[in-house]
Amino acid sequence: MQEKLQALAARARAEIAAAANGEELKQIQVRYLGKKGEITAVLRGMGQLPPAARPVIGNLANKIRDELSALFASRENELREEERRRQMAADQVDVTLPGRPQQLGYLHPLTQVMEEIAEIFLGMGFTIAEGPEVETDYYNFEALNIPKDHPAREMQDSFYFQADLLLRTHTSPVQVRTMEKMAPEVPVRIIAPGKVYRRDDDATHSPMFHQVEGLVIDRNISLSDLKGTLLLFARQMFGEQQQVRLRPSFFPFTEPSAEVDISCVICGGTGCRTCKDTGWIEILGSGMVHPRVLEMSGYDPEEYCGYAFGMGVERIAMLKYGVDDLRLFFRNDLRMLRQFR
Ligand code: 2NL
Repeated sequence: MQEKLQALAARARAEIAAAANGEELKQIQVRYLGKKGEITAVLRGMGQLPPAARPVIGNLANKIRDELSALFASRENELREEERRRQMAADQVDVTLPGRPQQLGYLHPLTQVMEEIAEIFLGMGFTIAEGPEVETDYYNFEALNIPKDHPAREMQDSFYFQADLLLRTHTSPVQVRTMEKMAPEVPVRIIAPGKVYRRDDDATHSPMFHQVEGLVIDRNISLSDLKGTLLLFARQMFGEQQQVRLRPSFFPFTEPSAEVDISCVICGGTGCRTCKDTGWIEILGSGMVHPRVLEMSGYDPEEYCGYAFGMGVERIAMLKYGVDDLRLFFRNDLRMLRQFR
C-alpha cells in the first residue's frame, strides 16, 4: 500500500511538472485531490485497512496530500508568471521601427479663398461679424426691405423650418444684427463671411454656398468710397492691373444699386469666351444702403448713410483658379482638393 501511494505521488509530481497551462493543472488537481480524487479515495478507504496499518498509511497519505497541494499552488504561480511574460513579450513595442507618417490637414480651397477675402478687408480696417445660419423671416427678409410677395421668399427658393424660420439665404442678417446692436454708433465697418443656403442645384448653383458681405455706415459715405474700396480689393485679389466698373442694377436693400465688374481675368480686357467678348466679368453686387433698411435697424437716414456689397466666394474662387464647374468644390475628390494644399 505504501509503495502504491509512493508511486501515485511520483506520477502526480510528474504530471504537475508537465502541466502546460492553468486549465490542465486544474484537471490534474481534481483527479488527485478532488472529491473523487485518488488521494481522497485512499483517505476515505482507511476503514478497510487493518487497524495497525492505519496510522502509517494515514500519515503518509496526509503527507502526500499536503505535498501535492503545495506543488499545485507553486506550479500555478509558475504558469501564471509564464503567461504574464508571454503577454509582455507579445505587447512589446519595437521602438526601432520607423514611425508612421502623419497626414497634415489643410483648409478647403473655399475656406482659403474666404479667408483671403477677409484678410484684404481686415487690412482696410473692417472687422469680422458672425451670426446664426438659421434665421428668422425678420432678419433674413423683413429688415432688408424684401417685401412679403418677393419671389425669394417662396418655399421653392429657400429652406424653411417654419413659416418664419429658415436657413439664411445671404449673410445680410448678420449685418442687420450688428447694426441693431451698434445704433446709433458709427462707423460700422464690417464684413460677414459664411455659409448661405438656397434651393438651387446645377453647374453654377449649389444649395449651400459661401458669401462675404460688407457694410459701412457713417456720415457722408458715397458711391466713390464703395468703388475705391472695391478697386483695392480687386487689385489685391486678382492683381494690380485690375480695373473695376459699376453697372446700374437693383436690390431691394440698396438704392442706388450696382453690379461690380472687374477686367476679365482670362483675357485682361481684350475679349474672350469667358467674358463673352465684353472684357469685363461680374464679381459682386453692391449699392448704397436703402434708407428704410437704415431706419429699421436704428440709424436715422437723414444723418447716416452707407454702402454694402455681397460676393459669392465660389465665384471668386472659380475665377481665381480657373475652375469651370462649381460642383468640383463639393465632390471631396482629393485629386481636386490636393491642388490647394
Ligand atoms: C450679391 C449681392 C449684395 C448687399 C448684398 C446688404 C446688406 C445690408 C444692407 C444692404 Cl445689411 N445691403 N448687402 C447689398 C448689395 C448686394 O449682394 O449678388 N451677392 C452675391
